[in-house]
Amino acid sequence: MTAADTIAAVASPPGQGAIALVRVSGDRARETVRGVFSGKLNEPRRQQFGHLVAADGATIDEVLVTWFQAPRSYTGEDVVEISCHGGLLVTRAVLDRLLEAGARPAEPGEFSQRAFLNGKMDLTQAEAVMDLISARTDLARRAAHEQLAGRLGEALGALREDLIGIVAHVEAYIDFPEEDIDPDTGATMLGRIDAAREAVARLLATADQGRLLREGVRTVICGAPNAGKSSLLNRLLGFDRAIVSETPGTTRDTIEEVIDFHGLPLRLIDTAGVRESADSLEREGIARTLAQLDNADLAIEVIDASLPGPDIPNRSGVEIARHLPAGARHLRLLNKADLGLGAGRGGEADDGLPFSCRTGEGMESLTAAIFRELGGPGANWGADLVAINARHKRCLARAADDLERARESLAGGASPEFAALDLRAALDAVGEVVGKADVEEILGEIFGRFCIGK
Ligand SMILES: Nc1nc2c(ncn2[C@@H]2O[C@H](COP(=O)(O)OP(=O)(O)OP(=O)(O)O)[C@@H](O)[C@H]2O)c(=O)[nH]1
Ligand SMILES: [Mg+2]
Repeated sequence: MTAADTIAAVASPPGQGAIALVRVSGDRARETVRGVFSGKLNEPRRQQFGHLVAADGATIDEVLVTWFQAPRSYTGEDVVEISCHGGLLVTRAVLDRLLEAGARPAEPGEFSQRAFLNGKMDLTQAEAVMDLISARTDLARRAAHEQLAGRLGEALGALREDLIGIVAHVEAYIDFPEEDIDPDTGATMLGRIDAAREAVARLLATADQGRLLREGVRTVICGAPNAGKSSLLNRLLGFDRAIVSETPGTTRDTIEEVIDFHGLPLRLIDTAGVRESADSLEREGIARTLAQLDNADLAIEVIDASLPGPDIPNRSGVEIARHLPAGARHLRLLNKADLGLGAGRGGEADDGLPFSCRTGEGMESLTAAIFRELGGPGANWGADLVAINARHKRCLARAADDLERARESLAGGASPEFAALDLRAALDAVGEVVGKADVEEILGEIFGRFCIGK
């Protein structure tokens, strides 16, 4: 497997469609296609009509072919794109013909990997291609687009430049050991390191947002039996997915559906109501509810507030917050507000949000509360979305530690060699995010998750 190979793959999804796209990339891409195509490919970026012909001269399909001359192509190599008729057999036949003519099947993500290796995009942009394709909501799409446009790369580029400056400065002192770092210079240097630490911290703070946009918010709907959990799921979904009935204990198994909630992907999980039960089936359901809470990003506790009963916080039989992981959010809905809440309210104004699954009352406050809870301070679900992924987070967390150590040794008056080592490590860690470090081993991990043809 060398970069010199000419690779080919179907870039459109399998199945039937008006057209499909087959991509070829590599030094011999144009030559390979010329050997099997009746039209000319003399002018780059100009679509040519012609026939794709089999070895025996028979026509395989009528196609439109475009040649992108290196380096002005997606991969940076010569690329030829063939639009053929969209059908499993047609695309298969076109691809087979190209393989027969000397191309080799592309590995998953290999086109994007070549684009990265040829300097057409940095690693964060290559990852954004995948994010963009798999985005389920508008906010997720916009965040992916920002990253693809290089927004994260720019922020990291500025950070790397600062770090390179600091490293150079510290290393200058190592080269002239007879001169101690004077207090003034020392303070300036610490200031610069702190600025870099803040920049890293700001990016790290977007990690949660990034994960929620990419994976969806694990939203567990929980509470006592008959509170209206399944009714809430149905209301949020906009159709009757779960069985709703006046019999407590209706929902036994967990039901999961992903919705586009004003741009935010919510992975809604309806659960069995929690109560003491003799029924082993129901007990299994309750165990599953608690297991779901273990992994929740957000718990929406539904309470039938029309009924008299103990104080609102004690209505669900279990203390929901205690079952949630650190950092998870918890909202309480005072459901069935259409029946009147007076009887059941514990009297505390901040017990929860009045809500009605029947009438939809309270939906606006719920929406606002969800965005507020998930955002945390400084969250920006609007424009300029930079939201790092788990890999970026791992690298940047390392950079944060390295910078912290560098700061400590400088401030503590240790020999500057120690600080220099840590600063270099921080620089590497930041470089790893965009692919400007020794990253061979992480490439496979990133591009292996792509689909073929990308
Ligand atoms: N009046 C009124 N009734 C509601 C409301 N929400 C749910 N209900 C009723 O409450 C009963 C229980 O609703 P479900 O959605 O099945 O409740 P659940 O929490 O999923 O119940 P289990 O699955 O048994 O734990 C049904 O008869 C619903 O029609 C509401 O906002 N107002
Ligand atoms: Mg239910």
